[in-house]
Amino acid sequence: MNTWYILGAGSLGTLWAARLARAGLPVKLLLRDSTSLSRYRSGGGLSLVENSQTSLYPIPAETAQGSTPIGRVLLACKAYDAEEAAASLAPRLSPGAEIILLQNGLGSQQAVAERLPKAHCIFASSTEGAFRDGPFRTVFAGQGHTWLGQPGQSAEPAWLNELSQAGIPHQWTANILGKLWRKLALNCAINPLTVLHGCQNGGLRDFPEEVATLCRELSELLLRAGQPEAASGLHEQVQGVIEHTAANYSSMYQDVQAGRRTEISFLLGYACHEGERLGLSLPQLKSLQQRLLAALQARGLPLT
Ligand code: NAD
Ligand code: KPL
Repeated sequence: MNTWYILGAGSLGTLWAARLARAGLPVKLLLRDSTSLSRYRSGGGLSLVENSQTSLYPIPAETAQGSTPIGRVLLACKAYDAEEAAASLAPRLSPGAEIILLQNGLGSQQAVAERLPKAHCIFASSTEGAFRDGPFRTVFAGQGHTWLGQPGQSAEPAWLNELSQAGIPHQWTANILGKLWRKLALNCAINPLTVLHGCQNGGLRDFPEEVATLCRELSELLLRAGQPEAASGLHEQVQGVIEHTAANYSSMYQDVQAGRRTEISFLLGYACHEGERLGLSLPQLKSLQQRLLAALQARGLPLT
């Protein structure tokens, strides 16, 4: 049985690690450096808080610089760290290793796949929600679902049953790019506006024209990018998400408030770049990108 190596002991990485480990599956964390490793070891493991109950999981850990071959790894870092993290693992990957890429947005998956042409890169798109409230301590904040797939491959791999064993809600799809594009479009229609207007998702009810125009441009982009499924009913879904998550702050809003780097290059940046590549005029999206970049710059946050 392949060990599940987890690179990125952050919110989603630890959420996966804890559930796999308690199902009796072999799991190992890959930490950034020896300082992080000794801090982890001194805490005795990672903690997961579910329904206000905290459990400690003493999952073994090492740094990425170890020497044991890796046959399967969950890459659970942010999109802007993915390519470098994948490259650091390259010397340890067995031929045909499986790399599950949990990054939001698009662009980082393709960069990793180009870096590691001999590996099987499986893309994932998740609606589960988790956040860290202490070192190696994660709160499972929102039930969700994870879509997995390799573009164009409909046959699902045998190891998916390990996710069922671990109680991780998931489904294999041949159209993983469509799922990723749809989530990207939702995030582009909602998240930047919540930053610019300084509001919860529900605050966007006050800007219906702006949301509608963005959804029109995003749908045009999705159609031209060959993603009709992702384009269909986008505006209605965006309106639905604004209603159902009215009291929530978007992930980008939270990142900006906390002074953290955003994944802008893999969301709005990717959308604008693809629009240009396809020769589309997307004035509202472009203007949104410029306004968001200016807002990040004003706060001294990275622009990529
Ligand atoms: P996070 O910041 O909580 O965790 C990322 C971890 O990766 C950090 O601990 C970081 O130190 C580590 N890391 C980065 N580079 C590394 C390296 N080279 N070696 C070892 N460790 C490294 O991020 P997250 O919230 O878990 O998000 C991961 C991805 O999942 C993002 O693309 C995010 O958009 C997406 N996502 C997150 C959620 C959520 O609720 N947290 C939901 C859906 C999608
Ligand atoms: O995924 C989201 C986020 O905040 O990142 C939603 C709730 C869909 C808003 O775009």
